[in-house]
Amino acid sequence: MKVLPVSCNKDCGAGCPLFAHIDDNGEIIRITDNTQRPPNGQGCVKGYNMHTALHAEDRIKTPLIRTGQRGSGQFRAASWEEALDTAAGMLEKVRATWGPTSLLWMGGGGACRGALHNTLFLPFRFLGLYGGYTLLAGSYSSTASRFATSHAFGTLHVGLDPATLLDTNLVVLWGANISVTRFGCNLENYLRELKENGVEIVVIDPQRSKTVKKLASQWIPIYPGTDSAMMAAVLQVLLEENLVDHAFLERYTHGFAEIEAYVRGDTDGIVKTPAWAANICGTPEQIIREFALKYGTARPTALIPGLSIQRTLGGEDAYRMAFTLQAATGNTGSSGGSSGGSVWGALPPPRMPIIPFPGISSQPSVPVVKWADAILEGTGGGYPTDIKAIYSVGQNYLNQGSDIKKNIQAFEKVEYAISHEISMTPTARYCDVIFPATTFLERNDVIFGSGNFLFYSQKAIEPLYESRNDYDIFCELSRRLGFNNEFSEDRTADEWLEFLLQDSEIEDIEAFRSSGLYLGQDLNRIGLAKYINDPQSSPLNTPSGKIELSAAASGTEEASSQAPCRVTEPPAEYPLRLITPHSYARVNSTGASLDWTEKLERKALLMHPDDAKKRETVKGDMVCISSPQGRMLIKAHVTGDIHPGVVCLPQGRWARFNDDGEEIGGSSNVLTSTTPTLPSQGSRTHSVFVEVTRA
Ligand SMILES: Nc1nc2c(c(=O)[nH]1)N[C@H]1C(S)=C(S)[C@@H](COP(=O)(O)OP(=O)(O)OC[C@H]3O[C@@H](n4cnc5c(=O)[nH]c(N)nc54)[C@H](O)[C@@H]3O)O[C@H]1N2
Ligand SMILES: Nc1nc2c(c(=O)[nH]1)N[C@H]1C(S)=C(S)[C@@H](COP(=O)(O)OP(=O)(O)OC[C@H]3O[C@@H](n4cnc5c(=O)[nH]c(N)nc54)[C@H](O)[C@@H]3O)O[C@H]1N2
Ligand SMILES: [Mo]
Repeated sequence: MKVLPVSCNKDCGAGCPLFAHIDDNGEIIRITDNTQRPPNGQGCVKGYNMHTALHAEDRIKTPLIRTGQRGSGQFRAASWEEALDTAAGMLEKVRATWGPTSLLWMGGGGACRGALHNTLFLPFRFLGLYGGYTLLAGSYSSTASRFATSHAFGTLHVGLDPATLLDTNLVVLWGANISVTRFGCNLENYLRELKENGVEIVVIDPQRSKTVKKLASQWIPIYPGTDSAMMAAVLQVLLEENLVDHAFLERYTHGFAEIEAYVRGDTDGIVKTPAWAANICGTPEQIIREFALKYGTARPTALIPGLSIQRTLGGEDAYRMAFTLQAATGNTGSSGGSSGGSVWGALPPPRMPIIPFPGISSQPSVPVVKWADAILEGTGGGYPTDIKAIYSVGQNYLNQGSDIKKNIQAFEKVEYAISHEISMTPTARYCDVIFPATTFLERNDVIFGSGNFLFYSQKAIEPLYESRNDYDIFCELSRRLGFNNEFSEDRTADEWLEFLLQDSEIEDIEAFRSSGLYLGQDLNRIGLAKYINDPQSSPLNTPSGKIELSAAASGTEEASSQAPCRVTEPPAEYPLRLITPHSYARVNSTGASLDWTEKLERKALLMHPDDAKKRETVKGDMVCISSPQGRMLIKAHVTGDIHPGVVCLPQGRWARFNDDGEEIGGSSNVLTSTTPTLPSQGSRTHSVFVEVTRA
């Protein structure tokens, strides 16, 4: 029996310090928390079960070459030699015939926390040396919030170390479901500690989430995509009640007068009162007013938004309004306060270099949410390139990107599609050559957590079946394409890791390897504190040197005349608002094929009794959800845990279709569209309008 430190290299919101328990046959029998971990740090059900993916039935065990039609799932096993030669031949042909930028890079969060084994950095390095590619710019996660944050603050480092929350008087989780969609390995436990200390935690969310049930003192339901309207009404109450800290605004911000004029109705004659917001948000006026008074007097107050509120049509402005509220109450940059921006990974980790890659800004790019449109429309549709091939590493975008039917057409259109995968995802099924990749349990790496710490993840088990590291697959391909020296620099993967570690701030590397944990100096950091403490000598990197709140400065002025409250009403034919939050058991779609993940989550559409009654539907009935993009058949779960007018279906199940073209796997993106947020062109999967009928 052996115990080795490991850490999930996944886009799961955390990155946790874990132990793999290995029996005498070399099998991992259990994963538990590492006994050495940051204060309040803890793993979750996903990490504790990660080893079940190793021997999963659908694990890709050998290289595969497609034999049937794309999507048919028909492949034959091939030798490594044959698969590598075939893929190298495709890459050669693409480069020679259409030029390297006709290749679309599609690399995702599959393994995004590793310094070396990383499904973003490795393809960037490989394809940069190949001669170029078309880049998918931004992310499904946070395009709009990053846009708004960098405009307002001139930096993305606006987060906080959760230990500083111990100073807070009130936590507002605005569309943040911390007990499910994790933002770091320790945030939930700090919130639990606050609850035990009697600190109020308010959750603003269309669903009575697990976080509401476990941690909240109050749940305020809201229609999705209407947060900026409620924020405006909260500000209106603060102004009316003299609870705005004008001295703070004067000293630290620029552009508040414009938002104030909007809220007071100077611009359009409409005062943005709680009564005004009540209609838009579906939240009673009195609840908004009482919340505003509580919020305005609790200081220090930590307003922590989820990323959900920016995955909506006016997502950029929802974030801008959150910054505005925190500044107007003098909570920005203080211990127990927050910036109103995302707290997830928004402070730098300890110094640890990553495997280098050529700059990506020189590549032609397409906003990630528009990848299928770019393939289907090409230069004729105004996109920078005509895509002929896809290189897919560590994502499942056919399923995870909006509008699955469009995504399928896009995959059907390209000449070649190459994939490195662990399991036979819907995306892998549409590829021509699939290389079997290792999981993080089968290799050594340094893992970035979401905080001032690093984890060492030891190889707990030898690579199973014929799987190889992405790094080694790229080495073999670069050899065939003539740039192996540049790609590998004559180092094995482990030699790279050693090389990178030598340049890190870690002094005792041996101790790090064996304990699995390195803690940075300061675990009580507050983003923007330096600026708040001394604005004169530490101005922000914005035009005024201050926090920029105006629409023009935030780049959203052109997006809509309603800024900063860009909300849309559902059309008559699609009167229900669909939310598709992240799952407790899966990392996005990773794990969708494992039995235990399905058991932990009800495969059903959450619907309020009023909405069900109107549709003569009772719990357990099959319903058909329709949107302009597609139709899905699924069971209804009728419950008061969801706001009337809203329906909820977690994202990430794998798509399957019946003969009538209806989705039957519960994969929400058959209903979503690739219409982006503006101006940053982010994903807007929480602004989706649908109708539900009994099937
Ligand atoms: N367990 C788990 N954790 C994860 C992930 C995962 O897949 N699984 N994924 C990680 C990744 S990649 C990301 S980007 C983040 C995602 O983080 P988020 O985007 O914050 O996560 P969501 O689950 O989409 O939404 C969080 C909560 O917001 C609510 N919500 C939805 N729309 C709205 C809205 O318009 N307004 C308000 N007020 N609330 C709304 C949802 O009901 C949900 O309870 O999570 C990370 N953490
Ligand atoms: N409707 C709706 N859709 C959404 C969202 C939503 O809230 N609603 N959220 C969006 C968000 S925030 C995100 S981040 C995206 C995420 O979408 P994706 O980036 O597609 O993430 P996953 O679905 O987890 O797919 C990751 C894949 O990487 C593979 N993988 C894991 N480790 C490795 C490795 O080391 N090497 C290789 N080669 N492969 C590996 C896994 O097997 C898995 O198939 O989904 C987006 N889609
Ligand atoms: Mo994400």
